[in-house]
Amino acid sequence: MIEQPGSTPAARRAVRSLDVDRHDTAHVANAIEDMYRDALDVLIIRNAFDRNILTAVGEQLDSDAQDPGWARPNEKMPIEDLQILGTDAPATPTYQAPRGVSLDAYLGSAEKHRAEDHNVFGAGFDATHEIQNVLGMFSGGRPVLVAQASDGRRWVPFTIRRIVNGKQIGVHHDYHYKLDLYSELREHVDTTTLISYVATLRAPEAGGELFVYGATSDLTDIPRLANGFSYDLAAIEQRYDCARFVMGEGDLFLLASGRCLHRVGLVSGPRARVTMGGFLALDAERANVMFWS
Ligand SMILES: O=C(O)CCC(=O)C(=O)O
Repeated sequence: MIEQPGSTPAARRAVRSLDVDRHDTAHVANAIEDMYRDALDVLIIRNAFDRNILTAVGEQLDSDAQDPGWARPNEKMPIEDLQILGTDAPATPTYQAPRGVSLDAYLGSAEKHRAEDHNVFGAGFDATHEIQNVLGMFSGGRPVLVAQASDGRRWVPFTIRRIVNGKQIGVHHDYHYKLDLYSELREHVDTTTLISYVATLRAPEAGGELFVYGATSDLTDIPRLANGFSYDLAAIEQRYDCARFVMGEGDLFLLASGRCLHRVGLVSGPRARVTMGGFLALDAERANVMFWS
């Protein structure tokens, strides 16, 4: 990074990452806590899931022959128009609901989509179970549980996302605990940070990389455009450290997304970027890992 006059010490913060294979993870067995301790920002796990299974499903989901029921909550903003399976009321701000939906709307949508439970994988691959097993490799021995509301309804364990040619996810962070939707969950989890987990089912020909910045969500002076709302990507790239991660089918990343600004590069070419993922957090006692999407 070239140091700019007037840049603050925070601006020199480096993105800390590790890139491991599924068969060499003993030294990152407590990576989730390491992210909470602010000692690690990104963990890439190569071959975390069965590549053949994920590739086959990714290919099938990238066929326009049949619409499995994609929700498009960002349709209003064409460049950010990603497609989602698993809920039509995501647990994040969207262009459809900039402050997020209500908890009731979210849980109602989760129930409605449960029946589908991403049957896209078929009987031989229980995606929720597989995710639990893989996340458990980085949980420091803590059980990994799907988040549940006080009325017993379950949060969505994961969603599937498709980003086609000419679309991207713009720069943002995922410190979402302030949304009304999280009024209950934030009482039960350690809100120090929030971690994204994302596995690749289909890699695009070009683009779709994960970019992570040394800019953190607690900073008050992150450059914004004249509208005072959107981040100024060019200025952010000039001021902060940036790391780029290219993912293949079967790979997984964990990202301290509640802390680090990040984005997904513009997808280019006929192959879409298809992923499955969500968020996770330590519970308030740091005894369990909770996950949802
Ligand atoms: O890689 C993805 O599909 C989404 C990553 C992301 O922006 C997030 O988890 O917040």
